[in-house]
Amino acid sequence: MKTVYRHMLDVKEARGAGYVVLLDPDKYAPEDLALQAEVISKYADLIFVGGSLCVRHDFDEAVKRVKAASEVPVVVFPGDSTQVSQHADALLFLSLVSGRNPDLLIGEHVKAAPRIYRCGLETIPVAYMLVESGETTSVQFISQSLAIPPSKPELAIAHALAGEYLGMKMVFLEAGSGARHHVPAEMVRAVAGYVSIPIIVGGGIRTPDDARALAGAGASFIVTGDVIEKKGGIDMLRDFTAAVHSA
Ligand code: 1GP
Repeated sequence: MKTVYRHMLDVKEARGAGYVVLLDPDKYAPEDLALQAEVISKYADLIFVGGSLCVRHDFDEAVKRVKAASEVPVVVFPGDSTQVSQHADALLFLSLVSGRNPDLLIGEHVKAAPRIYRCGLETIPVAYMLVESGETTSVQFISQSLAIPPSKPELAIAHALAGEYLGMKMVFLEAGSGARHHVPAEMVRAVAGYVSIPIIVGGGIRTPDDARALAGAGASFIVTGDVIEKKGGIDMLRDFTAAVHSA
């Protein structure tokens, strides 16, 4: 069977860039989660499920609901080691390489590894990098780590290259959910000029034009969560998908 990683590479090859919607279980009532997943999966190339915390749901149950309703692969985008689910198609094994918090570089991974093994989950190792976005986001607060200043692309390049040399399969440039400013296109372009692994960009992307510009700058995957949760609807999903695929 084709891995999710292979599916992602195929999407990138066929469409130039892929569109991903993040479903944060805490933002939805259980019955809405499945409805949202069903609609989103008609447009997006992938669904990510996860959040800084999971307060309102049992995480495994939430992923099960999303998976049952989705026509596209469902990938865990974990906020911590408790966010592992046998119902997902894969899990982003994120190492927060922009920070110096050992728990988020390797500690949480050790805690999650036995459960991932028992679930037989595909893991996609990702160099996860926080980029400053105008205010403190949940991911910055929870990770207690400094973010890369948007005016320092050379720092982003060096971290992304280090991630690639460590064997990570993707880079994630993250401004944080609801960020005031998304990662600048210039930073994406700078990193894309150096690394050969796909670049995921997310956080604070609110318009299809922004998504198109970031994909045009070299992002292989664009992630939106907040905008779909707040203003979502079929038109918005269609416009984002078209923008990303046309970049
Ligand atoms: C957060 O990149 C994702 O991890 C999505 O961010 O919710 O701001 O779209 P938004």
